[in-house]
Amino acid sequence: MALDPAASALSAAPTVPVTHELRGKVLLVTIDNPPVNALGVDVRRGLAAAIEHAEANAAVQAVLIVGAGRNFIAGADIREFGKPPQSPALPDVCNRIEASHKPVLAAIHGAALGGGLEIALAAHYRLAVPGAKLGLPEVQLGLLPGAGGTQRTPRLIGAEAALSLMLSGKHIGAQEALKLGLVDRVGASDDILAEGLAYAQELLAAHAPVRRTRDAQALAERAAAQAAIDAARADTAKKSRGLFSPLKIVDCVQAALDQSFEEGQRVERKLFLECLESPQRAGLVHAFFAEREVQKTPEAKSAKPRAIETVGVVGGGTMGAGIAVAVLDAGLPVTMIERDDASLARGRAHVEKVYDGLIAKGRMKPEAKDAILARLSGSTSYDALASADLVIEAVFEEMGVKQAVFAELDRVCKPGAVLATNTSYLDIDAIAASVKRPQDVIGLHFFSPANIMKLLEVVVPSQVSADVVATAFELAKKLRKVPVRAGVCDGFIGNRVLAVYRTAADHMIEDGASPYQIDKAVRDFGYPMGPYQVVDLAGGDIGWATRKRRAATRDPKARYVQIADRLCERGWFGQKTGRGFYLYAQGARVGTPDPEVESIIRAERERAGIEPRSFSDEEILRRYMAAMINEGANVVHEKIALRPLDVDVTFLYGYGFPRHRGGPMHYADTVGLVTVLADIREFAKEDPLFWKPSPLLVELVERGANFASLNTAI
Ligand code: 3H9
Repeated sequence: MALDPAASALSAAPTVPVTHELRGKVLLVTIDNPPVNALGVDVRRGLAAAIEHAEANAAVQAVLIVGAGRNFIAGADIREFGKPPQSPALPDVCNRIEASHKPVLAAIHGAALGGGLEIALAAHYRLAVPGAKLGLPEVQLGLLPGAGGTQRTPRLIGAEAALSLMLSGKHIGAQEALKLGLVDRVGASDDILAEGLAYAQELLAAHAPVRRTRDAQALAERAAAQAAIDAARADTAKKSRGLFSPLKIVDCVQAALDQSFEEGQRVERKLFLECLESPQRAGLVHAFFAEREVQKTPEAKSAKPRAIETVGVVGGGTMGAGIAVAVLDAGLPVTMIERDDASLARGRAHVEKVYDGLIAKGRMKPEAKDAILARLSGSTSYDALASADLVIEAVFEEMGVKQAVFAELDRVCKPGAVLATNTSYLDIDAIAASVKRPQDVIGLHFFSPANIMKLLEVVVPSQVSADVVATAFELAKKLRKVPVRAGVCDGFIGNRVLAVYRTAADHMIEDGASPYQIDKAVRDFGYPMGPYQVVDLAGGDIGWATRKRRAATRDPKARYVQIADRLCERGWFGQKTGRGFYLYAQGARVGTPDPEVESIIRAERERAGIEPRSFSDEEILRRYMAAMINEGANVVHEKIALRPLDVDVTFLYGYGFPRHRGGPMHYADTVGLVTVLADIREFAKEDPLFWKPSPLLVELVERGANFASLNTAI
C-alpha cells in the first residue's frame, strides 16, 4: 500500500511541546518537552498561547497546567544561556499567566525547579503530589530566580523562608512546601492528572477567585522581614566566598520589601542579566553539564552492565572501611576480608565509627546502624568471596601485595565476577596480566574518605571487557558517585596532574615563596584549602613513600626540591603528628605557620644555591594553574582522559577545584590558551625540562581553538 503523504508529513512534523484540551470547563495544558520539560522558547510560546486561548474561549472557566513524563518543569532551558534571547521572555510568560482573568492551577509532580517553580508561583493555586520536589536552585548555576521568583516567593512565604530557599538552592518535598505556604494542597496520590482535575473542579464549584501571588501579604511584617534580610546579608557575605549571585539575591528581596512589584521585577531583571553575563555562571553551567556528560562513555553505550548484588572488600584499613561504608549505604551487602581476626575487628570498628559519628550528630538512629551492619560480614578466608559479584581490593599499595590478593581472587571468585583494585598509582595492566581473567579486572579509584568524596576514577586497563566498564559506571550511580573514565598511567588523571602542580608549588617555595603564601593564594582563588594544608591533612608520609618509590626512575636532570623530605625525616607528617608544614596545637585541625619550617626552607635554599625572590599572589596562581592546565592537556592528548571536561570533573569532585571556575580546562579557556601557552614558554626559560608545553595546547593555539571544542559528545 502506498504511504499516505499527509500522514508522513505529519509524522515528520516536530512535536509540539505544549498542548491543550478542554476537560469539561477546565483547559488542561500539558507541557511535554523531554527529558525534563525545560522552558525552551517553544514551551514559553506554547504556554503564553494557551493562556490567550483560555481567555478568549468562553467554554474555559479554569486552567490546569501539568507536566508530562517524570517532572512538572525543571526550570529554564540551561542550554539557551549565553545564546541570543528569544521572546517571549520567561518573566513575561509568568506575568501573563498571573494576569489571567480565569483561575490558573499548577499541579506539580516530580521536579518544579527554578523557572518551573516560578511558573507555578505565577499560577493562582498550587497543588503538589507527595513525590514532588520544589526549589529555586538558580544560585547553584551562578544565577538568581529571574522570572519573578525573587519577588513572588517572599511575598508568598515571607523573607526568611524565601531567602533560605533561594540562597541554599535546596529541593524541598511537598509536605514542607505545604507547611511554608508555597503550595495550597498536597494530593492524596501521585496521580497528577486525577488530583489536578479534582482540585480544579473543586475550585470551580467554590467559585474560587483569581488570586495573584504578587498581591500576597507575607512581607507585611516589615520589621521582621528587614531583620531576616539583614541576617541573610551578613551570613552570605561571610559564607559566599567570592560568589557573585548570592548577595544579588538578597538585594532582590530587599527590593521586594521596599518597592512595588513592577519596580522589584525590574531590579530582579537587571541583576539576573548581570549574573547571566558573569564568568561564574558560565563555570557553574559548564560544571552542571560536564557532571552529566562524564557518565557517557563508549562502553556504557555499547555494553550492558553485569548484575551487582553482593560485594567483597579486601582490606579493612581507612580506605577499605570507607569503601565498605559507601557500598553499605547503597543498600548492598558487603563481605570484608582481612588477614586475621584482630585486623578484621579493626576493619569492622572503622566502619562502625562512621555510623557512630552520624548517631552522635543526631543524623542516624541506632536501629538504622544495626540494620546496615547486619549487611556487613567478615572473614579471614578468601573463600567467603566465592559468590561475590564484585570484589574491591584496598590493601597496601605495593605491586607484590596486590598481585598476591588477585591470585587469591582468581582462585576463589566465580566466573564473571568483577575484580577491582583501588590502587592510586600502580600499573593495573600488570595486575590484570597476573590473573587468568584480565577481562574482568578494572580500577576503581576512590578518594578518601571514600564514603564521602564524590569522585570515582574508573580506570580502564587494556584487556578489560566493555561490560565490566559499564558495570563500574552503574555501580557509581548506585553509590551516588561521579565516575570519570581514566586510562592507565602513573596517577591516572587526578594524581598525575596533582604531582605536576605540586612540583611547581615546591619550586616556588625553594625560589622564595612561603607555603603559607601559596596556600592563601590558592584559597583566595576559591579552593577550600591550599596544597600544603592538604598534605598536612592527608599525611606527609604518603607522598614521601611515593617519592621514594619513584626516586630510582626520576630523571636525574629534573629539579628536585627536598623540603618536604626534610620535614618527613623529622617525623612531621602533618595533623596526625601535630606538625607538618604547619604547627597544630593539641588536637587542633587548623594549623599556624611554623618558624622552624621557615628556617628549614631557608637552609634548603642555601644548600641549593638559590637566592630567594618574592612572588606576587598573581604569579603564584599563574604558575600553579599553568602547571595544572599543561598536564591536564597532556592527559587528554594521551587519551588518559576522554575529553577536557573529564579532567574538569576530576578536579571539581576529587580535589576541591572551585566549582564556579568550572574546572582547570574550562578555566584555561576563560583565561585564553594563548595566554596560558605564553606563560609556559616564559617559565620554560628558567626550567625547560619542567615547563614543556603540551603538544595539545600548542596545537589548539595554532588552530585558534579551545578545550571546549574537544568536549564533543561520545
Ligand atoms: C532557571 O530556571 C532560571 C530562571 O529562574 C530564570 C530564567 C529567566 N535545561 O539531571 P538529569 C537535562 S535556571 C536544559 O540527568 P535526573 C540534563 O542535562 C534552571 N537541560 O536527570 C540531561 O541531559 P542529557 C533551574 C536540562 O532525573 C537530562 O536533562 N533549574 C535541564 O537525574 C536529564 O537530566 C535547575 O537548575 C535544564 N534546566 O534529574 C534544575 N535540567 O540526558 C536542573 C536537566 O542530555 N536540573 N537537563 O545528559 C536538575 O536538577 C535535574 O536535571 C532534575 C532531574 C532534578 C530535574
